[in-house]
Amino acid sequence: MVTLTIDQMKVTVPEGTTIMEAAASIHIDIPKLCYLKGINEISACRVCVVEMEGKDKLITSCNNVVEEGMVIYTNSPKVRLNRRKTVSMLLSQHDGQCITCSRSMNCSLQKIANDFNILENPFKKEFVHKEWDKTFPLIRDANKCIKCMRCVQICDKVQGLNVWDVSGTGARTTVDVSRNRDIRVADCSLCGQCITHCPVGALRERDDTSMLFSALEDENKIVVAQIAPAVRAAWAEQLGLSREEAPVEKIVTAFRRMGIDYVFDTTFSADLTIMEEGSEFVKRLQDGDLEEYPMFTSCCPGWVRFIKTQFPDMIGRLSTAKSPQQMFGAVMKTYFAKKLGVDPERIFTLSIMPCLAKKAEREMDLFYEEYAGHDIDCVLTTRELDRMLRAEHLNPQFLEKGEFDSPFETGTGAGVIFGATGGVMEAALRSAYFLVTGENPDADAFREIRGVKRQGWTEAEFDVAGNVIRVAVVSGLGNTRNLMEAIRRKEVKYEFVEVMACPGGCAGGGGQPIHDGQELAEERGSSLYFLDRDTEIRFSHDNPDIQNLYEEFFEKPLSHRAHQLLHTEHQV
Ligand code: HC1
Ligand code: SF4
Repeated sequence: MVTLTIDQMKVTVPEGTTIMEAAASIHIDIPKLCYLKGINEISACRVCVVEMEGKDKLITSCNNVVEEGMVIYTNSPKVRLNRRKTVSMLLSQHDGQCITCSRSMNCSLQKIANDFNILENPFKKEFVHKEWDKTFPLIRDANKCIKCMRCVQICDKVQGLNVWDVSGTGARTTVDVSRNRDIRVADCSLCGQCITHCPVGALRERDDTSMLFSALEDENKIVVAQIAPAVRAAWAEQLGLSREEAPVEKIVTAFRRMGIDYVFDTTFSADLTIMEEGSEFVKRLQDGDLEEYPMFTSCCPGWVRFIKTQFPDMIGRLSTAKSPQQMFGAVMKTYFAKKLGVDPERIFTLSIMPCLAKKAEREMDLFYEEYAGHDIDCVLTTRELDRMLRAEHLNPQFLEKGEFDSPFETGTGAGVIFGATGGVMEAALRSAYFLVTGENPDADAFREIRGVKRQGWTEAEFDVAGNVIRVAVVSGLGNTRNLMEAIRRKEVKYEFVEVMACPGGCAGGGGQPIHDGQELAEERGSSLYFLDRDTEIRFSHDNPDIQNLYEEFFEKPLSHRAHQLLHTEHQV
């Protein structure tokens, strides 16, 4: 252990602790902008400087470790002056358009400048407008970038895609797409992790709320919304409500007040996905198709984008089942349109997702009888949902719980856990077991694969009626690359693999609320498992609405019509 003095207080911490961590242990919160534990500890911003007795120069607290007898001042006159200067310099590189910024009130630079009482910016410079393709779901605004390097590091070290890099020199130094590429050809998976780790508003999603408002204005349109599993665990984080105070049914009421005609829960189409994907898995297993390589889940579009660019020869190993988002749209524009007796063209499908890649996934085509178009018309992230609720002055605190619409008001616990890493696999195994044995297993029989694994992947073996099924669950694309390479080298062998692009699965999705540098995927995932435990029906195949849908429309999993509407052949 090492004992030192920080701001006249003695503190004892383990060897190797940084000064910043030692200060935090006695509730001294040293300001910082670029620091991300384990990912970005390069002291690029120099906001975290402190004074050390006996040393002339200030030192950065994020990457200097404690020494016995050290005496540190975190807010001496020298520190105060230096920090203010640093922040003022950073402000000079930033356009300061807080009024129109998506991160206003959630921006670390804005907060620090305000905390330091910086009321004027003497270094203001003229900004040159840098073009960016605003039709792409991910948008970079170079005039807000403070060169903290977080996006570069998260994309390189965690997601293994190297999309960003430093470009230019001197005063023109900025961060841009690496190797001078256009973002559309840079293999970006649209995981959105660079957005959720950006301390300012230099990265954001494309705002699609106007598409919804146009549909709401159009009297001919019937607006049908779905809310993804992981949204319920996070939507109210920045609206000042605890998870207990924010059941998903409050969003239902908000949507009704906005004029949305029907509101459904994506958990029902997650159940439908399990019926199709679980049946496909059992069929592939029985056909001997999984002897060399496993079947991969395909519901995460960030992962599907990744496999297409990084491991194109493995595309055939993806499940052909569409994601719950897409299956929802396909059901709405066919079965539901028929039930309402309306032309499918009149149905406008809206998704609320914790994800940016869903905005690109929605471009998937649907052709069915007279209809040619998309399954899904508009995808909004959890953050866009929050902004929309604020714009509509719908205060979630005072919203009553509403009820999801018929005929899909039932979702199961299996559908809810889709939003957490391991959840899709667990839900699939619950139903695969039933398909093979004709009996339900204990709903928690596959709990071994739960939980966030930051490094590597989780593996398990289950015995299903004498068949040993080896499974793996991975989240984060850097981890995924390692797993794919191990599979290729035949170092590991699985029959079924779940992949989620974002660390922790959709709960940690790139469209979720941002809490500077804090990872909440695990906490949000646990609350989804808590909801699962409390749900009356915990098996997708026991969902009466799904049973009814097969009876009335699809006949059975993998039927001709199911293939037409609920499956897709993935292509590069
Ligand atoms: Fe997900 Fe999915 S779980 S991909 O993480 O399969 O986005 O929540 O909606 O489609 O159900 C996201 C979440 C989501 C789909 C489902
Ligand atoms: Fe990299 Fe993901 Fe950001 Fe794309 S969205 S640049 S893959 S971190």
